[in-house]
Amino acid sequence: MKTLGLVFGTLACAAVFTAAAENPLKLWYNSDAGTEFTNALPIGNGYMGGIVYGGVTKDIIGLNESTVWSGGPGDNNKQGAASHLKDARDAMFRGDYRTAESIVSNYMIGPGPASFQPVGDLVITTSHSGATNYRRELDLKTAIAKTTYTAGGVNYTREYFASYPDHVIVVHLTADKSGSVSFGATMTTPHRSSSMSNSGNTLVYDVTVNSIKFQNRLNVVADGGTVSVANGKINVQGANSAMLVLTTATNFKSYNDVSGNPGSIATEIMSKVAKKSYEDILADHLKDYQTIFNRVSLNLGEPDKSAGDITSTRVKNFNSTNDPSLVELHYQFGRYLLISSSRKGGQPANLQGIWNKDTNPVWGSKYTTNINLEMNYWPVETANLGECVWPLIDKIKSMVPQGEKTAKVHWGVDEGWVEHHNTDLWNRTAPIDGAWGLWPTGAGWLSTHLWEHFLFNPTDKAYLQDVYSTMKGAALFFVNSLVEEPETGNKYLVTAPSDSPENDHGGYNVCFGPTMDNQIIRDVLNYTIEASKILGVDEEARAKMEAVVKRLPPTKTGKYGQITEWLQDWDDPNNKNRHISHLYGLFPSAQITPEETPDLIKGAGVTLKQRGDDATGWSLAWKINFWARMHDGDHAYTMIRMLLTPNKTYNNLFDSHPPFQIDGNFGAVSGVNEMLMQSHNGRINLLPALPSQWKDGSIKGIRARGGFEIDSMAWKGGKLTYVAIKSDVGQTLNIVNGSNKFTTATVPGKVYEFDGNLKLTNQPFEPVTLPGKLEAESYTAMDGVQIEPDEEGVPNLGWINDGDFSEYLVKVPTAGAYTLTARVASAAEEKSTITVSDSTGKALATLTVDPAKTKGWNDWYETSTQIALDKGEQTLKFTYSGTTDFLMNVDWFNFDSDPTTIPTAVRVASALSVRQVSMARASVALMVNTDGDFEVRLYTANGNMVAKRQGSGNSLVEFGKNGRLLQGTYIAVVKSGKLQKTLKIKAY
Ligand code: FUC
Repeated sequence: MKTLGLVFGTLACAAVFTAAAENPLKLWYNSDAGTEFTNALPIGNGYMGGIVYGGVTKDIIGLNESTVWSGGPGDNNKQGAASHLKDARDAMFRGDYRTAESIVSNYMIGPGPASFQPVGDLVITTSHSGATNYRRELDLKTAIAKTTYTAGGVNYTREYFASYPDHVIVVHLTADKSGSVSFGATMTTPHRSSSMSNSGNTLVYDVTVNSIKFQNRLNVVADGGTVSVANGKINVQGANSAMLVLTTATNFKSYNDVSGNPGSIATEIMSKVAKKSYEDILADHLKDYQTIFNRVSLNLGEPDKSAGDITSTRVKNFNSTNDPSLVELHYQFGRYLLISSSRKGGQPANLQGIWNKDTNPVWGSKYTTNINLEMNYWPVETANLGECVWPLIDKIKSMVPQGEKTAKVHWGVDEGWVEHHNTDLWNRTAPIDGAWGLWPTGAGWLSTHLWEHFLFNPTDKAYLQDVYSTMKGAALFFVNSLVEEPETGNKYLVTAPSDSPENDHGGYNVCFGPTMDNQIIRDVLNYTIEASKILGVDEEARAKMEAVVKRLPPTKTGKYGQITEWLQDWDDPNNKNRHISHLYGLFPSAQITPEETPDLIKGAGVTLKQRGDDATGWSLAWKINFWARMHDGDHAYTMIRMLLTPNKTYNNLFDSHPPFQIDGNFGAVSGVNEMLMQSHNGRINLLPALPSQWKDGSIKGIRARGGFEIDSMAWKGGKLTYVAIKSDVGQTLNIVNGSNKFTTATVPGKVYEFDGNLKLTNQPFEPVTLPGKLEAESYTAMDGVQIEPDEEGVPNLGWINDGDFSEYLVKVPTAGAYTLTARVASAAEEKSTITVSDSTGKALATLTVDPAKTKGWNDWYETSTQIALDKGEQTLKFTYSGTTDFLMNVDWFNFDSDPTTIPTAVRVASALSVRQVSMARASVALMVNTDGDFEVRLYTANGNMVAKRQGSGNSLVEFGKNGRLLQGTYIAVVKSGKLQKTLKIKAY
């Protein structure tokens, strides 16, 4: 059954968001970044990263490309490792951890992986000394960084952005006096093997780093003035404006293939973009970026005056004033960073996203998988950044062959794949660094992200089919490598050897069956079991997985009431390690929840208190999520406070471990979402951890598992006041807020609106007051019928078979007899009928469609009958009956109390014309020219009405001004009296 939903919720609550709309999402400063990377402003398109320092006489844009890494194809397996497994296990099982640790360190650890490398710098020089009025900013609404200043009486502007559609970084230089744009531009690289040449106005820079060869092409287009390119430098003199366009391409094709030709790829990118004007490049960039970014808005309230306005000052003042909008800026900056560093075709965001200046970066600026890479992607689904997840999904899938080799060499396992606590561009999967690197659960944790994406898109079986074998490979590794432990008497199946990420017990890392492993493996197996059932495959493997899952050690509490980190109760209550791995079950997993496992929640509380609040940037971000899952909003907010301080958040809002590491930025976005909405274990919990500081606020556009979008939600005085939830794919909606609950089946595309007590407040349609007219296609529920346009493009109901029905909500102010008329057409040769019944099923009237009066599907006539209606709001059901295959088409139903009454309110139109006008502030804007009253209805391409508006005379009608409409094609039907226009339009 399909029901037409009226999405007025989106429009009605628009007022809630005006504060956020006026609050500019800008990072800004009144001085340049100097030489400090963490003062500079990041831009990126998923392939390329840039970091803008904004100097007046020497501006540097630090450059990265996601596949410029050291090293080259190959693995880092330690041959013979598996032959030491038995000795290491035996030693541990008899309690000799010293021997076990030495076996692991000596024989089972491979060499370290490669590191992410800088490309070099784009350097722009001018002679503008003594500049005044300096300002540097990054506008998150446009993803454009900007430097402005005054020199010699001229106001100069440089705008920088990275375009995903064009695969380039653009710098646009302008001035408010013609002929004043003069500058030089060049590129540098820290790598030894490089050569610069030029081709026309393009600088070509070829560089080699180990196996990676890359080429930068920097082109200049100037308006007026003179351009010369020589000796590795572009010179522009006296132009009105100029645009620098830069791309970087590499020879990287995949983890084991570097046969690409950077020169031809870069040339192709540049020749495509050369056909476009600056305005076109900018417009395509904005369209691409804003489609993703604009989905979510957050409003937590206005800052105090004392909060300051320069971004770095706000960070300094955050702990001593009230500046909730800095949380909002930090949150949206996190979303911005993921859009800039993770797009289909590029590599996943690494430890520094896609921004690294060092040839020897901290921790290789690579992928640490015992927390950091996963944390980078915690917000990707909830923060409605669906496009950004693909680099991670593609990476996980591509790791399987390397992981299978490592499973064999290190674990003697023939079926399944493993990855330990680090990987790189080359998908190296062996344990590295030391005994703490022998942690076999990286692939397992990563594979849960494959399942998570499905939970947010639960009808996408093609996707599940595509990732299933990767999930299964991760699961089978455990089926084939777990061993029976001799410790508890329960013969649990455990990882051995392993470690609880980067923590030790009595000085040793090695252990068997640490709690985190058991929790991750439980998820990996259960998710794969579930996936195999959904896809109807692999009964045999499923049975094996089901047998193993039953034998995993349960999470338990120890002598202090804490969750035990190891299988043994070894926890030291004074251990402050930043990793709280054994609470994986609390977050990101949902094995520990206040609802299902109150005792374990108590244990998690003890553990969190023992570990304490203070930690590195990413650990604080994890703790926001933990406390949110504990339903303790105030403690979660304390973690936000501790994160938003100068020693944990740099001037450019990059997260500080220290040093810079981006995971804390992403973890915090997820944390804020978890404070405002959680969606695990089959329910959507609204405001589960609202801190007392955020009394009034609203959020729009975050996503929940089950394929739901929090279309908008508002609260006041700490209490939910309004929520509208859009169902993307029609799953059951189960929402909770405090002690209020509501469950309903849903229809795809429909928005469900609730008041603060979770009472459903919207009807699919506003009731039509009778006497009045029902458009047949404006039903509230139906079965079998379809909306289709007639010859003039007017939507009506067709494809009607015996037993189909459509329902309408009406309001009857005066009980009594009405004349019911239907406008129908039919090509059927047999008579058919329409029976009108009330909600109890009682038949009230029957209309007859007479084949003698209509001879075709567009040959309309009106058929009437009398109907008696009770007073009040009610649903009328129109059931279609007949004997032929298709019975009739229906345009409208009209209820008249007195056929002589002429509606007086309507100014009858003698002319009507409509056209679409482009309007930046609305998704769709129509200019209606008429001398009468009119109504505009906006339908999606599949016939769902999304909005309607009434007006009169010549008027501008806008849709999607506050809640943007989804991009795509819509049909607008404008009616004025008997005149009607139908327009196919695009929403932006
Ligand atoms: C793990 C963490 C460190 C750091 C590094 C990149 O080793 O323990 O704190 O985040 O990854």
